[in-house]
Amino acid sequence: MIGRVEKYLLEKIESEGSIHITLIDPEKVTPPQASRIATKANLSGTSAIMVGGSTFTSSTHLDHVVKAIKRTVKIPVILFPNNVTGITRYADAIWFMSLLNSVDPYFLMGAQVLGAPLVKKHRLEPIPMGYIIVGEGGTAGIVGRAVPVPYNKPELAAAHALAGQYLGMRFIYLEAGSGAKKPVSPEMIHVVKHYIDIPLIVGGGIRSRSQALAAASAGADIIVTGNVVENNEVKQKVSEIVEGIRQGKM
Ligand code: 1GP
Repeated sequence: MIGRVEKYLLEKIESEGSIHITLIDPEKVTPPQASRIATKANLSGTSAIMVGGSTFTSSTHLDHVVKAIKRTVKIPVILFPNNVTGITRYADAIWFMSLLNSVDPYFLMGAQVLGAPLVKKHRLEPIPMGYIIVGEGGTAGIVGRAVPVPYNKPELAAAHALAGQYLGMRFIYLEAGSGAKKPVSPEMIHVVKHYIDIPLIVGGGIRSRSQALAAASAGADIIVTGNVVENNEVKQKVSEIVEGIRQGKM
């Protein structure tokens, strides 16, 4: 069953080619800061807000952050959990994700088993997604005990992505890690995109218009940026990245 948020994302991708999502790490912001970032990002053309980080945030703080965002913007708020503690009832949807290249069964299926009843109870829309850590992998790679796919092994990333699709996941996320020095390469995006028939999300280390343009023209359907909104130039940075994405699709 495809829910309202997933339908919205698919329609946006269909009409715009590629879209941008802004990631807010609840650990790095106060609720008012989160709502300011969301408002500015929304005005600059971002299509949804993701909330999540790689380390622990108190659930009360997460509740407040998501509530503050929901009060200010109409675009969907999607949880991007690193664990069961990343769930709050106040969001619209949750990436119901499995870290496909983790060696730890907890991140493949354990956390999901613990979290599923809570997702149901809170009536969050689950969007099944296969998460693949690439290159440096950052904190997400360490916390998730991933064996990162090397940058120069696109066919390996494609094999993971295809396995995710065959298992029924409806989105694939190539993650270079928040703040990565090198984003996922356009070559890898290109190869993975040609293997799979489901939308491809790319994030980690994308900071400029040209990097966004390269990712979009290589085939990324959704481009996620987090770090660039953690300073004071949210509007300018998001506009620049959204512009790059649109150009990449022309
Ligand atoms: C991290 O892919 C996201 O999970 C975004 O990365 O913070 O580097 O934009 P950045």
